[in-house]
Amino acid sequence: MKKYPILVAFALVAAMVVVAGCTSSSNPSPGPVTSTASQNNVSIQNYAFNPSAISIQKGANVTWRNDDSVQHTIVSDTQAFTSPTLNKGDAYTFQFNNTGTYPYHCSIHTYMTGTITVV
Ligand SMILES: [Cu+2]
Repeated sequence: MKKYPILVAFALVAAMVVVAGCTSSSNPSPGPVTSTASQNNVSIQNYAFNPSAISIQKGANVTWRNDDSVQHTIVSDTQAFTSPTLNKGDAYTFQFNNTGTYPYHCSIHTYMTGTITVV
């Protein structure tokens, strides 16, 4: 009789571990998802980069396409890349061969910002 509560407590702890294990494995891990694609696209719409932040693998390309009716540019904050002025329908592609974080903006509308993370 004296051991019975201990066994119940042990069973409860074991059940909780199993439930916790199931819960954590069924949820996606937090943090940015890294694209495994060699070609990634960013659309420029309504004075914004969409998606504004993407994570890609080293060696992959990113193509920005201007889907707005006004002109935009894609300029790296660290001078890693600079696009020409893009009219509606124009695109600019850059290949990222070095890992790192690349913040960028539109030089015409400096409040337009985005980030490419290369892993
Ligand atoms: Cu712009």
